[in-house]
Amino acid sequence: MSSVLEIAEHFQFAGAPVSYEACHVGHINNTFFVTCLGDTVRRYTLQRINTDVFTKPIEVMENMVGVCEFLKKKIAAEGGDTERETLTLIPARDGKMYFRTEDGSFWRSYATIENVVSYSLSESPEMFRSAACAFGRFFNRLADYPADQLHVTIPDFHNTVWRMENLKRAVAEDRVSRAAGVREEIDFALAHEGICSALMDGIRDGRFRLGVTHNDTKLNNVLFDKDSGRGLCVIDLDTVMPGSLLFDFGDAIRFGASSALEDETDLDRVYVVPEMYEAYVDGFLSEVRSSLKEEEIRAFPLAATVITFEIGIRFLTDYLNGDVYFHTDYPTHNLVRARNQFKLVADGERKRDILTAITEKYI
Ligand code: ADP
Ligand code: GN1
Ligand code: MG
Repeated sequence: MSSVLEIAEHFQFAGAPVSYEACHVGHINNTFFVTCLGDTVRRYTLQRINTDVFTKPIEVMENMVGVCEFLKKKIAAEGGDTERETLTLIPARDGKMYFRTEDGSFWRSYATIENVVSYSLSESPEMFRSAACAFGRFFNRLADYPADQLHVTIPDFHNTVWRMENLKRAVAEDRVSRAAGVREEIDFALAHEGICSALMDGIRDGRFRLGVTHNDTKLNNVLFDKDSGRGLCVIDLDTVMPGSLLFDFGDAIRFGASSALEDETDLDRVYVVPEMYEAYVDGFLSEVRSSLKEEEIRAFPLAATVITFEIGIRFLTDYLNGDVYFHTDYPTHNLVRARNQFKLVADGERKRDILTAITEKYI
């Protein structure tokens, strides 16, 4: 397999690639920052697309090109910074937006956005509110994007019912003989089967609308400007597809309104923080209120529970399948993450009245 610097040579970078470092954020792709020396020093972000997850990487790139171009026009019209408020794709030397190696791996590159920071934990309600505004702006800017031009990169991505079927299949197959050791978690999941259809039913009967959504709104998919502390750029555009704003809301709360990291092992330290929930509701609605019906806003607490549960069962499924989907650092990593999400589900249910009362204040 070619080295990262050899791959870098295939992109239209200004200057020669001289060094790189691996980025350890993100569960799906492999990301590297490559330093190039020319007239000045520049850094590029080089990513190997996970083609087990994204089986049609060219379609992913077609979406990304369309979305980035569209966003740049919107940002320019708003007088914003087109180089920092969205991703800038760097083409390969042959003009394509990706480079495919002889052994079949797919690579893409962006200009690295400098002087930014990303977080795996909300540090304050203000910063989480700012993330909400960034995701809300992202949605608004894509409001008139031609959704029929988007490829569905992962079908049924937020179909929680289908996710539950996958879990049941993994339990039945028990490929790596882990099921017996996680009976409690499997039982928790099965006991919650009733909530799986909540969002899908709402979409089917027209109560919840579809738009162009991000679908992976965890806090570390926003880059914050180091100087202003403002949520600057929404990244990780692989799953931009038609979806419900409730997916984007729920996933953001799942991650950013948690008191602890997604893989915190001490479950006593894992709970839903109502102040963070409120900060997100406030920031998100300041951007997207006009795109939401009252009924959808009322479903915010439910959406947070359903999406947290959904990601929990995805982690548990992957643990049962032998860790084939998410990157893991140790053998029980997916199980730790699943337990963590289930703790948040249980705590969110306990705090449902509090979260509902907060939501009501904003209706
Ligand atoms: P994954 O799908 O694996 O989560 P991401 O696209 O989210 O991959 O990228 C992983 C990480 O790489 C991000 O969380 C961010 O820290 C960093 N990153 C990605 N693109 C850029 C960029 N253009 N500029 C600076 N950092 C970036
Ligand atoms: C993955 O790519 P990343 O790390 O931002 C996953 C999300 C999960 C998340 C859990 C394409 O997001 O759906 O919610 O992990 N992305 C994909 O942390 O499956
Ligand atoms: Mg990511």
